Amino acid sequence: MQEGRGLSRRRFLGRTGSILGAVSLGAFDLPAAAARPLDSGPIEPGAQVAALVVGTGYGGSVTALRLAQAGVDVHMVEMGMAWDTPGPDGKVFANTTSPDYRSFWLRTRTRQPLSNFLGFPLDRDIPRHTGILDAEEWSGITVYQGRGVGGGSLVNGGMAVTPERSRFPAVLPSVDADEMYDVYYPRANSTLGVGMIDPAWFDSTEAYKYARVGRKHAQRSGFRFLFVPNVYDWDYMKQEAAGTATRSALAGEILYGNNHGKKSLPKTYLAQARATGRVSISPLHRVTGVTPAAGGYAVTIEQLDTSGAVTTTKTVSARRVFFAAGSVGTSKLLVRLKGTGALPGLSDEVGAGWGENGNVMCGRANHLWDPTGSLQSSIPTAGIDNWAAGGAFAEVAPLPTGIETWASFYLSITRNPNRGRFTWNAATGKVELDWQTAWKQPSITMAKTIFDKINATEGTIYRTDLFGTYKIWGDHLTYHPLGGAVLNRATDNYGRLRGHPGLYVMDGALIPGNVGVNPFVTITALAERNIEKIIAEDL
Ligand code: FAE
Repeated sequence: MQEGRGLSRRRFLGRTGSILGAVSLGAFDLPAAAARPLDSGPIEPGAQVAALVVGTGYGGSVTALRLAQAGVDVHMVEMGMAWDTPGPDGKVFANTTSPDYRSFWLRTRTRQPLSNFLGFPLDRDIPRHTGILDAEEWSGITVYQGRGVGGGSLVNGGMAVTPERSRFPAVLPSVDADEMYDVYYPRANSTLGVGMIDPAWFDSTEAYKYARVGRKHAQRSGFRFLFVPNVYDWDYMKQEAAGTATRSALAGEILYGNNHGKKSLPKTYLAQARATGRVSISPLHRVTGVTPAAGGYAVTIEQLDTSGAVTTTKTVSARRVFFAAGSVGTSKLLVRLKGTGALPGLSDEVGAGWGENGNVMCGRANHLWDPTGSLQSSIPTAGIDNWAAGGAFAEVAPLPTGIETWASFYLSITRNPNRGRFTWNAATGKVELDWQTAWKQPSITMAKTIFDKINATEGTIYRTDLFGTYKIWGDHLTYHPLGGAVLNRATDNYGRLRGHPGLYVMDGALIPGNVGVNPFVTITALAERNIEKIIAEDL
């Protein structure tokens, strides 16, 4: 019956010729007969599962695939939506320039990373809905995260960066770097479908004029300019440019999802996981409790409707629980479960070592003879490296407004040493994070080692209209939350939570606050390393 439902939906999509239909016929989809449909039905109250995975982002998807391949039945619980059904406009995902009910997680007004443009505020009212991008407000910082089956892979820029080998020991000193670079980074990159832009096409296409301007300015100031790999399908993007395929990256789609071209997790790890027939997923289900019970753990799960209201609360039992709710999601859960006594044995390290990967944004105003192009691919593909000398790696980011702006825009990753900590406040019954906006000052200082020099060389200035009025630095946010259940501190050296056998952390919470580059390849590779050990020793 489940199979029948999957097939009839597939046929329906084929007939409508919808974008989802196109996706389901793509290179990454798997035969319908083998795949367990995402809509195979939510988890039943009282269910008993061998392995329950909390969250469907990078850590969760690696965990589910490898456990299933080892013969373990897996249930994945995801608080966001499945994102497999087109909206009234025939598209699954909303465009960056026209946010709607699909765009934000339970907000009535957008909270766009760039709040202003040319003196005008950009945010607007939207209907409250379980949308795809969560702008989660903490003291001193807004943390952007993807919500839905695929986690951050649904909303991110797809920049797939393996850190330089020589820098790795400073990030994860207890991990054997040779193993990571010989086995797990290659495995992660190949399963994610990472590829590099064709340099000749980069040099000729209108869509990357902004990045070529970024390269010219970087090189004229003596900085190293690098191409950065990505999971976007570069052949598809060339077809977009040639007018033979529906535009996605070249239509500015990114922050609220890409309707085509991006190899997000549902097309890679999760498609393979579903094809094993051993993985099922409950979207719009949020894990709120985990406590020891006979034979493993009792897990409390709230089922949500698309207004965010809880429609049912279920308790299931799981032999093993894998926390992969993202750095913030996993930290919040663990800190609360320790604070309320549900998991009393957890280490005091739970909640500690949280960082924002030193993220800071800025824009520069170019001269009129240096246009950056009205057509800009939303997929970033290049960066400026000043890590060794100045502690900053700056991604040359798009500003896909559809008009010429003469602006260069950058997201810098910096070596910010500051770390926050999540704590449980018993009086308010809430988890708190002790971050302060002023803790971004080191990031600004490091980013200035690049952009003060470029401005001096080019005779240009910073833009002051992107993050408010007369505000140069986007220091209020992060796209890259990391830490909160750090490897070899809150867990052992493979993600096993100390104090409670059978509980594991598998996501960005393991990485201590900063990885020096965009993080998802490292999160994926570390999960590959850890799950291999866990399967070999614990199962
Ligand atoms: P993540 O992918 O966040 O997955 C966690 C999942 O758990 C989510 O789907 C949650 O909805 C779900 N969840 C949370 N709490 C619960 C709960 N209680 N119950 C059930 N489900 C729950 O975690 N990184 C790069 O490397 N390159 C980029 O170009 C890049 N661009 C980015 C752009 C944006 C706008 C954003 C927001 C992020 C970007 N990132 C980028 C960061 C990257 O997406 C992020 O590091 C990873 O997604 C984190 O992976 P995790 O597996 O830790």
